[in-house]
Amino acid sequence: MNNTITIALSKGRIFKETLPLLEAAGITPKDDPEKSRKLILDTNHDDVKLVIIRATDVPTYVQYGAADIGVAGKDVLLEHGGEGLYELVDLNIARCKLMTAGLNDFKPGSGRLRVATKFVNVTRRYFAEQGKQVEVIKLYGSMELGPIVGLSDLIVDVVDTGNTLKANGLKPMDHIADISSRLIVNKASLKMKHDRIQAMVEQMRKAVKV
Ligand code: PRT
Ligand code: MG
Repeated sequence: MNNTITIALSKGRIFKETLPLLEAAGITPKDDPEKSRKLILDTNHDDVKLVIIRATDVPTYVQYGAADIGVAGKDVLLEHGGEGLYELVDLNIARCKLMTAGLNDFKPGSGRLRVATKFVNVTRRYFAEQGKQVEVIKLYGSMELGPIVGLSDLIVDVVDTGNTLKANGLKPMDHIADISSRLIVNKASLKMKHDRIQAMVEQMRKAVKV
């Protein structure tokens, strides 16, 4: 563990919506990840770096201390399990809902349902709590296709406007969880770099829009 504070972020909505919060903590990236091919971005502080990675990889980097801090969706955190990290602040950004969805004319049959999702752990847990035996099929994206091509009866995915479901002839069904992005911190980093991380966390917390 060195003296640098490394912050893990994903491109797209999380990066965009985290920027103002980083600014509130006095941190300005020197590059735009949408334009640069760099995976590590320098900031206005020599000892603060950003690593730009896939959204689902953020908790893993923070868990193993490859990043000290990260911003990850609660969906991704529920799926990861949260081992080795603290979830310190609800940043109230990238809000959406984790839901089940099926074809507009979906009717539950008598057999065991097939559910396509990238959230296999969350999905198994959810249906187990409902007392329903389902077969979970792991996909890495475009879950909406599952029911259309007969791969699955249902999907579990995050829904914002619902437009993607609608455009594909699907309807939102059960609400599993409200989702927003969280500031996460590696447990050892919080001890070792306590004052600097704590200051950063508090400045970001104060800048959260409720
Ligand atoms: O894109 P990639 O495969 O790398 O990963 P990702 O899709 O997990 O990353 P990203 O950057 O798209 O999303 C990061 C986080 O943003 C997610 O983990 C969620 O917590 C949050 N978020 C908020 C969303 C959405 N809103 C959202 N609408 N993540 C994904 N979507 C997708 C959804 O999967 C579906 O395909 O947008 C589509 C639905 O949007 P509506 O508005 O049509 O309902
Ligand atoms: Mg995406």
